[in-house]
Amino acid sequence: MSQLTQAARRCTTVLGAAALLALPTLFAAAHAADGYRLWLRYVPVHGAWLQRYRRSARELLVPGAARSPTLRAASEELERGLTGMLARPVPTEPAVTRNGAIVLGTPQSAPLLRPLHLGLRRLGRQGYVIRTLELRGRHVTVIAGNTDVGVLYGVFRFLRQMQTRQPLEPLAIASRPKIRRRVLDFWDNLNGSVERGYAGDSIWKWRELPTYLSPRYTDFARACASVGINGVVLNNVNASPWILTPLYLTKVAALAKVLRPYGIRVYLSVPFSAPITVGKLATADPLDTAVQTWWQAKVAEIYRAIPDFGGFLMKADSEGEPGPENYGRTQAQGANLLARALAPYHGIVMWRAFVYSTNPHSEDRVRQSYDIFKPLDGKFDRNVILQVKNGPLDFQPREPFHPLFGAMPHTHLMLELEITKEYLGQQTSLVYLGTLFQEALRADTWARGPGSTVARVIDGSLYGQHDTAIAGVANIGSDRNWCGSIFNQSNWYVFGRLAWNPDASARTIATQWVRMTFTNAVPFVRPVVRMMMGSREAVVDYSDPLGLASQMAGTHYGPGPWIAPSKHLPPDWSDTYYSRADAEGIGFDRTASGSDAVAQYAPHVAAKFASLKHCPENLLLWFHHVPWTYRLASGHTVWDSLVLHYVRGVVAVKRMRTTWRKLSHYVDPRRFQLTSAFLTIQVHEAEWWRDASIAYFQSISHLPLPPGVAPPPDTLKAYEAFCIPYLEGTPGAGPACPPDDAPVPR
Ligand code: BDP
Repeated sequence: MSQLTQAARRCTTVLGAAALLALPTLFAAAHAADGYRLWLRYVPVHGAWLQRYRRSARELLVPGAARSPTLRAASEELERGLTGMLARPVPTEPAVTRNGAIVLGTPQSAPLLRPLHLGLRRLGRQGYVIRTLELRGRHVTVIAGNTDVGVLYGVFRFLRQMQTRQPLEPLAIASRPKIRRRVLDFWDNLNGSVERGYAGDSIWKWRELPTYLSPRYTDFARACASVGINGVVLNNVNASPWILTPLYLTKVAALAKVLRPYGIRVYLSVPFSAPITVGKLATADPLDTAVQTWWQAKVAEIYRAIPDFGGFLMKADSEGEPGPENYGRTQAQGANLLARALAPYHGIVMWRAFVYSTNPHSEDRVRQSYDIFKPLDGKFDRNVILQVKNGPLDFQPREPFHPLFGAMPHTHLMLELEITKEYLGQQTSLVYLGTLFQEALRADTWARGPGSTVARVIDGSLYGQHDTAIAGVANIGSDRNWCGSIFNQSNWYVFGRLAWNPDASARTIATQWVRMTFTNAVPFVRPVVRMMMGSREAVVDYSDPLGLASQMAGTHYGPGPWIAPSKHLPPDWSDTYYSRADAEGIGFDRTASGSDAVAQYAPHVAAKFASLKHCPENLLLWFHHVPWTYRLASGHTVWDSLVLHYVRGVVAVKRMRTTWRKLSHYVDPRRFQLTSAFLTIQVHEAEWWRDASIAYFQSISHLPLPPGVAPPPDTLKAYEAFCIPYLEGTPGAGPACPPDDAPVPR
């Protein structure tokens, strides 16, 4: 039982019925809101909504005996939610045909559901239906699915209905996920650190496992199930071979057991060289029979411990990781090696398309993945899913969609998003990623004419793909509030919701998250949602406007547009490589006169991106090198517009801070102050980005600032010298700069 239920139970038994009226206050005090409860706070319902649904709310009953661990989790959650929201113990009874009962189950677990026409057939193994209806002459609410996990999802959906103050009757809700595998990728190392993690250490306590199972694992699983996340890759893509040793596999099995009742399967990142490092073989060549046998035996060992193991995630031939290229083999030969070992158990390989070489003479970095994988279309086994980042570079604040989407009709493709805000201000900035994810999903590849969106590629509807998946790099750590900040929680939430339904609206999801996380008070909800919806564009404005990308410092936090290639830094790990700013202009020419990366898109899209006139302004410098004085549709020159975007980004963040400050009376002090302080950090960060970027680009353009724009307060030299030595989540042990460059506090 989680900490939350235990606390709720203690409260209700100790106090008894007489003191129930006092419960709301006690609940608030017992859970001084520190963000732990995420969007599953279940605070007491008051006011008009309760008046309206008083009858149904008062009579809610939870079925007592649940046979499977999943159904038990479902009924406990319902009890927990109702007890919290109604501020009184909710009766649990096995006989659920009384008026006002909630009947929970599958046709197998609850035979009384069998005669009802619930339309379950259309809902697959994970869908659910929620209906208010007459059952044996009683007025009941049915939450049903074809499987127990469908029922669990239905319970969370029903609770959301109450949490967001939606009608409780009549209800006729039916839903099924459009994507089968909805996976969180943890970039967690076995030593407890998290690559690009900004919320403390890893939540997986490897040393304590398998003996101690923290209740946090269960609360994590509940939160995932509440948004339909059903897969977890436990360890970093830059994988340690130790994960495949018996010592760690026992620990993985223990975690799998905790997550299983919540419908979550475990997957592992594995290194391609494991047959050498773990198996003591001389090679990891995919065509070597000893290597094949080794993987088969290892996979058999894993399935003995974890019968529902999901499969492997592989980062190969990328950023120093070993891969099939080391043996002159293709990515498909590498992927199929693992796929064949996993196939007998229905396991899959998520093979990353993030493959590139940092050779200084290699082609335009953003072309590489397409050029490597496109010729391999149709060569991957059926249980391989190619995992493609949303853009062709690397999780930048804005990128065009990856050209592999729509270009591999004979290959299973999945989308990889980054929930942790590696390039968007890390833990402190308030950036709601729903709009970024939505932009990626709605991008139209034109692969089969208009409407061939990325969402339709990955949900299987465009090419009839039989297995479908989506992954998000998790932003979860050991911080009490899970994600480093309260608003970062919304990104975990929206990832799950869009994974369930990639066509859902980022705005609607934000609204529901705000209502559940904070309050349903409209004067709070409205401005906060507005703030969230504009927040991603604000960070684009102050860091990478007009299609610029990769202008950050080496820590991926703060500006570094002056960083140039050197003996120690390959060109495509520098910033000047991407901005290509010179005396004439700025931007990367990816048209036919440049790297011709545009040609990787379908003709309609390629023509649009290649045309200076038709290229969307927010991707202009991604595709074109334009003179500083080139005039945009707005009438501004590129130079003026660049500067005005930086300025606008700062203004937007200041506005966010003002908005938030006015709302203090709607939020408990801890969450309010944390967010408020982080917004102040973000204002400084935005100013830093604006000033350093203007100082750098002005040293190249030599143009005056547009009227009314103040010059940066420091010299370019000072911005270049400013360095933050240590940053959580940045791999590599040493400081990012020597102490003689000690930054001067601003
Ligand atoms: C980059 C991150 C790096 C990851 C890499 C990846 O900086 O830490 O290992 O992506 O996706 O953005 O493999």
